[in-house]
Amino acid sequence: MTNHWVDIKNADLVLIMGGNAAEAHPCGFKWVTEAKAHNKARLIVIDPRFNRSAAVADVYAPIRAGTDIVFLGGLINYLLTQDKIQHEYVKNYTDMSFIVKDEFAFKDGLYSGYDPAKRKYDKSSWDYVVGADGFVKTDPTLQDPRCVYNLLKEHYARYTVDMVERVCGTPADKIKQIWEMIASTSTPNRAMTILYALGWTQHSVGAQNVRIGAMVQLLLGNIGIAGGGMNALRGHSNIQGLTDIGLMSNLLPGYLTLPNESEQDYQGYIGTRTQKPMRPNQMSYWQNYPKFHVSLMKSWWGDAATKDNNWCYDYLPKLDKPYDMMQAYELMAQGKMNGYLCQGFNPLASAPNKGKLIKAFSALKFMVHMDPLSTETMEFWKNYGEFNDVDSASIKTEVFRLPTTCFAEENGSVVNSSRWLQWHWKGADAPGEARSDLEIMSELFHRIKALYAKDGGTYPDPIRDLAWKYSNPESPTPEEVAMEFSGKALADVYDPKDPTKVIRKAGEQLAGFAELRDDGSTASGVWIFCGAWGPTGNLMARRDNSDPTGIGNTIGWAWAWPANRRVLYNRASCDPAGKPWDPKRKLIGWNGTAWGGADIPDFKADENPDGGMGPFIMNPEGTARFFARGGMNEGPFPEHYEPFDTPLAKNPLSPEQALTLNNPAARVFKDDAAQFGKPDEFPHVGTTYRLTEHFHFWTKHSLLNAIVQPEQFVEIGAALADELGIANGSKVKVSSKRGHIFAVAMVTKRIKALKIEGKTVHQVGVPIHWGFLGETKKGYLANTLTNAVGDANSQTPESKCFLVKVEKA
Ligand SMILES: Nc1nc2c(c(=O)[nH]1)N[C@H]1C(S)=C(S)[C@@H](COP(=O)(O)OP(=O)(O)OC[C@H]3O[C@@H](n4cnc5c(=O)[nH]c(N)nc54)[C@H](O)[C@@H]3O)O[C@H]1N2
Ligand SMILES: Nc1nc2c(c(=O)[nH]1)N[C@H]1C(S)=C(S)[C@@H](COP(=O)(O)OP(=O)(O)OC[C@H]3O[C@@H](n4cnc5c(=O)[nH]c(N)nc54)[C@H](O)[C@@H]3O)O[C@H]1N2
Ligand SMILES: [Mo]
Repeated sequence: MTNHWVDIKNADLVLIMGGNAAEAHPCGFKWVTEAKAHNKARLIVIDPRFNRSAAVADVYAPIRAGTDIVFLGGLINYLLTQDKIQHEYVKNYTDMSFIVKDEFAFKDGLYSGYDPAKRKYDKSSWDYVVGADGFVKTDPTLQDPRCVYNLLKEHYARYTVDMVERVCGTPADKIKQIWEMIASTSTPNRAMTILYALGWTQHSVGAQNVRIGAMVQLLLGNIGIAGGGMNALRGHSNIQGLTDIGLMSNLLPGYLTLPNESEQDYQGYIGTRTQKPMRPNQMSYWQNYPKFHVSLMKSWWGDAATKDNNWCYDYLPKLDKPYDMMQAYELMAQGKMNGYLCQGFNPLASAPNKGKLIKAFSALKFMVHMDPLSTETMEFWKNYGEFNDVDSASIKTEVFRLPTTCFAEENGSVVNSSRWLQWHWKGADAPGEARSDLEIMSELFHRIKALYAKDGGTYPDPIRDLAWKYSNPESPTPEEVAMEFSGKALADVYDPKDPTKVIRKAGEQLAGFAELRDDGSTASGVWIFCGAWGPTGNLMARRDNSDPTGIGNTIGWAWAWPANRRVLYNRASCDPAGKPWDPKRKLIGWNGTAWGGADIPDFKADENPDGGMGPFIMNPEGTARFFARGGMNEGPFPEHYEPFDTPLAKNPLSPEQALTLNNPAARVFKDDAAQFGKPDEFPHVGTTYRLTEHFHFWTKHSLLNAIVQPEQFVEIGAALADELGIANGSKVKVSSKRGHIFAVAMVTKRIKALKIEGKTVHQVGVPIHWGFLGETKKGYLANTLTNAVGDANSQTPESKCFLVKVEKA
């Protein structure tokens, strides 16, 4: 979230699109209720189904799964042509005036630089024009036809109300009503918050769904202000922490990035990540990258990381391609990966295309599981009749199970969607033979290290040299690990303005990332967490909920990254002179000598506004970006592409060519392409989601949850049920090109048939929670139906839309 849970109460308008907060985030949803009750806020829900959030909305609109870019592209067109934008904000805080290279082009759904053989773009033309002074050229009058404003206007001119209705199936009157409501927040005294989750991310255009939402918010001046923002409602209780500490195949902690194969040279790696400002007097905060990176390497490899060996740069793997889960399963299926350590993850249930997974896991030599519960993945080899019809005798994979504790059986910190690190305390001892993940991982590390020492092996250095300074090396405590990720001084740290003054003595915990150095004198495992466990102790354990201004920031409660800041980009809540756009929702302001207020300024604390430094300090532009230069894999402006299983034969936005029917930059493995469904065989659009009464695949082990939601069902609109003669409560078969499931039919008026390009399209809802283990009735895994294709940037699977066929069983 750019903002935080409590801040939702400050909104005048709440847009829930691509998520179902009332169902999946019922505790956080209370802040939507607060906004409605105390701020006269209105709630809009746009979802394929009239869901539990829609049940309390002021306006609900249906949409075909996978078409949000069309709806929001239309909205951008509307806001620009009706001139419903916050002018001063857009002019000063975004790249609208920047001039783009002449070579950049867009035609028939494709941007310049596409290579169809590689399904990749050469992005060199997607950039601004740089002048002789080394800065990007701009036209503040916005007249230049090559400025971002005019390119954006031209791009979305095709996204008309008529087009939105034809592609999304949303009725025109609903579209206009919603656009008008949203446009009302373009004034400085009104704010809209966007709440989204998987309904936006689990698509082959998922990252662009999120981006286009952010672009709408920028046009309206809704980023950086109280009651505004782009708010990703995260999933597992610590999933925000997972990305923060870099547990993605391409990331290092704190959103630093792993080098690519072409980046063998350390200086080159650092150089491309420390960009000089692109406009005069801008901050470009990533120029501090070396401080964060060197401190990370010191944290991992301690004394072994020296200036002479480039801080152990050679120890970092260099990526030849992304190693996300779908890549791993593809490699297993091809017989190129033969061992798998699976920690707190049930991919047979949660990853797409179960049939492919069975094939992949069957090709493994061994599989190790760390989990407090039994999972379907551990038993993938076992025949459960119709629910898991495998030939056990032919599967040779050896499976090891290591029972672990769960969060309630240990101390630790959890990062919530608000970016708050909240410390928690152990509530009970672990049962039986369970051991903590930390203990198991430590033992694994020591055994591997001992094996290298005894037998040798290729490149033992990164394992041999790993720093492991815990009081009990066999079992590090969560407190020690937390202090390590926060960071400490390894030698005395000096004030850069006065090199004789020590600001932090060797051995002390650091107060924040401003104290990190690139000379090896500091260590921090996750730079954005630096200060969470500071010189005064564990700030994550704070529980002071006082809120002197009433804005809801409670900065004495736990600790938020970065720097305990509650609303990101909060400099943008003020006009260029440093005065809040809206005094009622003041977060910070300029008092003549410094920035301050109810939040920690997301800016240089003493930067005089006269200097013209922009609020988006992480970008070398100093502004927010409508034009994603080189960043996104399928293009600088979000463009609509159909899901890989689509009911349409042509992309209505680029009917000229077959290539742009689906995202032309998404990765498609060869064997998966043959498994895409076609509408003549599978005419209905399927989507998957969760229910309040279950948490993924764990709670089916709990009797009480099993009692409230005992059996797998699918939701079918009344019109489709009538057409197929399906009675409520009867059994149906739902099939896709990948496989089939049987389930109970829940016939409902909450899913309406949509008119798409002149034909009727029915959507079918498949909740995900059942499987062949647990206290509930045995069921099929929902992911039997889904496609193993992902978003072109993040590789998040397209679990939210695929073609199915529904039949009476
Ligand atoms: N009780 C409970 N709570 C949970 C979880 C749980 O298992 N149980 N899981 C947690 C986790 S890990 C996560 S990630 C979050 C997920 O939180 P959410 O994303 O809110 O949950 P989902 O149920 O997956 O679905 C979101 C909604 O997106 C809609 N949708 C599908 N496709 C589209 C589309 O193309 N466009 C639009 N606009 N909407 C679409 C679906 O109809 C559904 O209503 O929930 C968390 N909370
Ligand atoms: N079709 C479809 N598929 C989906 C989704 C969807 O909407 N539609 N949603 C996706 C999303 S957002 C998510 S997050 C995934 C969820 O997919 P998974 O993460 O695979 O599902 P969980 O059941 O949450 O599995 C987590 C496991 O962690 C174990 N665990 C709990 N605590 C601990 C611990 O402290 N240590 C260890 N080692 N293990 C622990 C639990 O017992 C459980 O077995 O599903 C994804 N799959
Ligand atoms: Mo999730």
